[in-house]
Amino acid sequence: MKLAIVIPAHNEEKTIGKVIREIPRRIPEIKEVEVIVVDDGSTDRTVSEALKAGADRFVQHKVNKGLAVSFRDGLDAALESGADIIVNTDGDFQYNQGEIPTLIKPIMDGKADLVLTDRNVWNLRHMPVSKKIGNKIATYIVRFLAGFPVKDAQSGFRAYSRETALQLNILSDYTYVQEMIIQAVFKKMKIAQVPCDFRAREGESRLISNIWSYAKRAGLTIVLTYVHYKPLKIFLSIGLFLMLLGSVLGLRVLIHYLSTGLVSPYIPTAILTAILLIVGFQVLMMGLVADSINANRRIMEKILYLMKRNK
Ligand SMILES: Nc1nc2c(ncn2[C@@H]2O[C@H](COP(=O)(O)OP(=O)(O)O)[C@@H](O)[C@H]2O)c(=O)[nH]1
Ligand SMILES: [Mg+2]
Repeated sequence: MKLAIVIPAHNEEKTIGKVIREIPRRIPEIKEVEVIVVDDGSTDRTVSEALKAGADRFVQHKVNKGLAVSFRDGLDAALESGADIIVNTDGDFQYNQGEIPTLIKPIMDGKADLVLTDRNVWNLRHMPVSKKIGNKIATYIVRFLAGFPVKDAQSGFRAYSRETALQLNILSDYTYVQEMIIQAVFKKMKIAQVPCDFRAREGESRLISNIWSYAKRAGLTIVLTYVHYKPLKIFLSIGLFLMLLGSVLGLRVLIHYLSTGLVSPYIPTAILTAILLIVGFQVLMMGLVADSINANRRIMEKILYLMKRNK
């Protein structure tokens, strides 16, 4: 069994070395532990510090491409190097790498495809209340959309099997954490959750400079992921709702027309009815088109999976 630890890092010279040194290199039943650092256009000494601490492999971006792109590239590098299990951790020393053996256990035991961690954000003394609330809201949205009782959708400390890594296709360029959960649930993967430590960050967050901009971008990713996977459900409900509303309004006009032979004084209602019925029908049709696109996507994902697996 080969384990790959993937660390996306953007200007983490102060902590990357500590993170790498904390990674246990000897784990029962694991033959090899490989540390892969994805340097996302760092302008400080992140790479040399990582090298000094014993990083085995680097993926380097000349310019900053964002966390989600780095995640994808790290994943590809891990697959390429033949990893059976992949762990994602952060380069900022907030996670405790000593927990890696516990994290991968459900996968080694064949009990899970994906292991998420729960930072238990409410009880973190160092996290500001606004961030706690934001975390909770995002977790609940993911929980609601995915229909899975996720405890902490934002934790980046995760483990997955090679098979899972081959099947995940992250589309976002910014953050991947929520998208991965929604996809994993819709792809019927087995998900386990374990509690984890979460230390205070030394220095500023690289990812979240502004909580509102994060909420906007993460929110859009969450909604888009859902729409990509369940377009029929969404468009069908919106379309049917509009058509139902139109029908109810139209009924009043129709009854009046049948008893008097006149549309007036209900002409505005009649117009609204027509608009609602037409728009509703179009939304319904959009759902059918989106569903066909989704069917295509599934076929392409299958091809991609087979290609990556046989490479
Ligand atoms: N590759 C890459 N990594 C990033 C970027 N932004 C943040 N990270 C890394 O992602 C991890 C989590 O980011 P962090 O700033 O700690 O986010 P927070 O803990 O959610 O506030 C850290 O290892 C960062 O170095 C980025 O633009 N590119
Ligand atoms: Mg962090």
